[in-house]
Amino acid sequence: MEQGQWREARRLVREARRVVALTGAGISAESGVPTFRDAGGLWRSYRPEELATPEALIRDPRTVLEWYAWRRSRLSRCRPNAGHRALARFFLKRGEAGLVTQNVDGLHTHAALEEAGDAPPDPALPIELHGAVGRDRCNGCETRWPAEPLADSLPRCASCGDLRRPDVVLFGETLDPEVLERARLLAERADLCLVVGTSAVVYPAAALPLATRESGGHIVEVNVRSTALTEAATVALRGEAGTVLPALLD
Ligand code: BV8
Ligand code: ZN
Repeated sequence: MEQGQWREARRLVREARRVVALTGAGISAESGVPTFRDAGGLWRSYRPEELATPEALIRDPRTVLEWYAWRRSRLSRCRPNAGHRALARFFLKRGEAGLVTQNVDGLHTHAALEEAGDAPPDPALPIELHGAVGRDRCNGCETRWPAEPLADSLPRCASCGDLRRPDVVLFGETLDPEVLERARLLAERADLCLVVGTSAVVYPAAALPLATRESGGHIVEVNVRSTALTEAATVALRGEAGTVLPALLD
């Protein structure tokens, strides 16, 4: 990695008054979670964007729910990696929340709880823009439950009878406005946005780092390859998150 880029990135981290971090599937790749765009993301020849839509859920609920059951079973064997941990330690040390994720795998939350130990984990708990696959919610009345294994009959809501589905934001569904507003305010007020392991093509998440830049802040990107956001980055660090983040943040 180019020394000058590295020194600049560490200076920006050291001098930042307020930091926001936006993560994507790439930060969980080293934990064995398939990303969306890499080959491992495919399931039974479906592309994620085909299955993660309200239309698919209505058209073929069993297939969509089986996909999420498959992802849940894989996730149950995954642990946070050095990248998740370095970000958790970073925000715990700063004592100020700033972590925003597109991931629904819950690994940032695990890392926060493990790194915090007996201390309050709050500064390291992520804003989950797209929800969490570890929860269910009703497709009709928004009631929420912890996720349950998929049975033979489709899961139904006891109060309104509608379909129980994973508590994630599907493509074409709007994000929770309160969640999005909290993330937007963090990004706008930050003078440094760390963008880790995202191809930055899904909106409105991909607009958050630009909000930091528009308010005079800097973007430092951590990714194994260039992305739609590299142009806008002050520094682009090429490497795996599990290697780069501990070296950059500890
Ligand atoms: C909405 C939950 C109102 C479900 C997800 C404006 C312009 C264009 C399109 C739109 C727009 N506004 C809205 C849209 C439509 C759409 C969208 O953005 N489509 C894209 C595909 C063009 N957005 C929506 O539908 C959003 N809703 O806007 O509602 C509305 C509605 C309709 C029309 C207009 C407005 C809802 C978006 C949320 C969808 N749900 N997830 C589930 O998980 O099943 S999105 C899902 O995909 C993820 O959460 C994540 O956001 C995205 C995947 O992206 P990444 O995480 O970046 O992963 P990817 O595989 O792409 O890249 C991995 C990266 O990591 C790579 O760069 C790779 O190089 C790197 N990497 C790999 N290994 C490592 C690494 N980096 C470091 N270390 C490593 N080891
Ligand atoms: Zn209901």
